[in-house]
Amino acid sequence: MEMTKPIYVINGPNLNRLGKREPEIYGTTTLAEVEAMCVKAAGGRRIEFRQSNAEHQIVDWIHEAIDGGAGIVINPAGLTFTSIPILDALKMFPGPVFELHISNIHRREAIYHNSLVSKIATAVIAGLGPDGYPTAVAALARLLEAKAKGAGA
Ligand code: DHK
Repeated sequence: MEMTKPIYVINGPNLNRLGKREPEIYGTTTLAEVEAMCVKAAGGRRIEFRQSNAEHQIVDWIHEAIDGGAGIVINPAGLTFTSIPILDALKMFPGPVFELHISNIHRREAIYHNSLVSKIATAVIAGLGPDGYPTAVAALARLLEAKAKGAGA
């Protein structure tokens, strides 16, 4: 049962404009191309790939993942530093949560330094550019595989 649950890849505000948005920081790869990279990296495990500019929608998708997802890769974008509702929702998620940022937030302006999500994240990936997404998905898929094997042993 657990092996069939998908990995949720959740994207926050402004990431719908990836490819055009500040390419010197976020690159020229579009979000659709990132989705294709994630599907490939998941190695046969299903992906639920989502993006919203609305905090409540992201909370609703985390709730959906609580019941039907094996793991979460989340780039909350600007909500990373402000959203207690997203933090509270992630606290309820029983599986691994990988926090992802395209840019190295720790090398940017101070407003990007204090991530609320990092307080509960299993792992944090920042600064790999769009390639951070398939890297996170592949690592999460391996972790789930190992857990399943461990549980099966
Ligand atoms: C994306 C954003 O929109 C910013 O608000 C973050 C993050 C950085 C990123 O690097 O993916 O702080």
